[in-house]
Amino acid sequence: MPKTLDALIIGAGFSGLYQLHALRDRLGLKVEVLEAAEGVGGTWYWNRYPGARCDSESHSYCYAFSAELIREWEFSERYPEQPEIMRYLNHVADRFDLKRDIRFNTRVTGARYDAEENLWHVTTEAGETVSATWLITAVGCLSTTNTPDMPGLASFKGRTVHTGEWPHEGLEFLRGQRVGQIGTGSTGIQAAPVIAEHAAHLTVFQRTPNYSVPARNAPLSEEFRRHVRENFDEIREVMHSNTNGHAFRITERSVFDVSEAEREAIYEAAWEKGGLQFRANFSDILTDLKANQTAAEFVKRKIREIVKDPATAALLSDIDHPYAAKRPPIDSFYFETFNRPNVSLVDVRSNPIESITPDGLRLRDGTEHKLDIIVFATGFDAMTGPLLRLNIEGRDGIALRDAWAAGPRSYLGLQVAGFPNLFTVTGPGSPSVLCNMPVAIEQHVEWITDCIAHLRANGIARIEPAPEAVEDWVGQVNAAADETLLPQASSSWYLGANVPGKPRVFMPYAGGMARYRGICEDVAARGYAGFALSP
Ligand code: NA7
Repeated sequence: MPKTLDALIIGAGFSGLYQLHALRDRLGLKVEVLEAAEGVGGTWYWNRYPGARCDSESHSYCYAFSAELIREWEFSERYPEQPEIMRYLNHVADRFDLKRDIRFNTRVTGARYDAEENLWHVTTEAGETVSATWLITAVGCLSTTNTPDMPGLASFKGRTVHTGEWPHEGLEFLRGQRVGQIGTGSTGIQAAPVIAEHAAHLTVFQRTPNYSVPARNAPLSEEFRRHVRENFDEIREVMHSNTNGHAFRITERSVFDVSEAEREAIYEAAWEKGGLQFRANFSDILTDLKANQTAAEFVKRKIREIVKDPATAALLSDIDHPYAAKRPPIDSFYFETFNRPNVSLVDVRSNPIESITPDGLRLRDGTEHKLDIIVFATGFDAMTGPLLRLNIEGRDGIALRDAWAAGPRSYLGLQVAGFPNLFTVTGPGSPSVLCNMPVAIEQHVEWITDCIAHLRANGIARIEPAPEAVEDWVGQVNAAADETLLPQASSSWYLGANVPGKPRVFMPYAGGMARYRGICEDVAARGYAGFALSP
């Protein structure tokens, strides 16, 4: 007899942990989490690559729902490193006694909605079935790795590793090796400086050059920690009321409200301060191309100042998308790394990788690079990948993969028409990836929890978005993107452009977290407007 639960959650990262706590401990539901890994952490469990660190500042990269949790946990650095985030999430899981309801080493391979029983039947790799009324995916947005299908890959005699599936053995295997790194997104930019410290030689294969601003990571002073402890309510208020969920506000002034000299001084100070705040000094950086160019030119100039070899500097700064139109990385000595004698940069935009060979890789012009290890920092099948690989089947046997063949369509990023009682935390159409993630996650989890409480209290067995509401939301997601420069980065994962064959649809809601929160609250206040509710 398959097990039947009130709610089943897939994934035990930031989202799944809080969703379990909220449904089990606040609503008293019978809930279980299925998790493929052998521990909690989700994306952070897998992403153990060299230099893996969060780009959100640690005092904002945490749950804000529990005053006790805030009081008892302190991160040690401005940006938390992967092992410290893992310690934090394990602390949360232990503190709220979550692990007893998480089944580890359990990969979901299918989920099917049965209309007659009004149940989701979820199957696992081991062939087990678990059934539940409410199915909540908490599978993250950047958890399905994308390894390009390069000819000859299987023939490589050395070792290949994707940053998002980094082995648990650490970094020692890089020692003294000739390492090739493919990819210069946020991950590659974090990884290269640390790989270079271990490898005999690091060759970075760059297709699209990228802007990056120094993170200026450092240990947190006792004074700053006290400030956070004593002022967390105000910090949370900032995080909840701005567009990006970070603990800083975007200054309400145009790039052109100040003189050129003032602007230069502002950029210079922001560069020295470091971090994602770099784009927060003006309100029009992401909406006005001319304004954006001032920031872009500033960063390009910095790259050329830092990198000593003029040809390498030219390649690194030959960036043609607007600043921050691709997810803007922050780094710890990325550009400086190219001044090391054991690091070289190879442009694979003009001269693409043609094949992997037994001894390394070959470019189109015939140049061979001999390598012992290839690191794929090639990103993820973002947002839709983690959901599609669950093989979800909704009402009338419709597969999510077919429903989204032309790109994802959701209502609020939280539900999909034809898939009753399925909630997608941080799904496509939500603002999560453009936001400090835990802020978006808390909002989604709390909204879903309140929704399920409302349904139960009112004897409603089924919730599903109306097709018109989905149509309208897709329109709002497109309109919000079009108000920004974000769609102009043609190779961005926001557009699915990094995965060959993936539909080019701008996936996240770019209207800002605060606006989104208001919309979700309004929908709930109007009795879940746009959703079909049935008893
Ligand atoms: P990204 O940002 O998608 O970056 C992937 C990088 O890999 C990017 O530079 C790609 O170049 C490059 N890439 C992908 N496929 C290839 C092939 N076939 N040949 C050469 N280069 C390739 O992933 P990240 O892991 O860095 O970051 C993902 C998010 O994680 C990040 O934005 C944060 O939100 C956290 P391209 O730009 O496609 O030309």
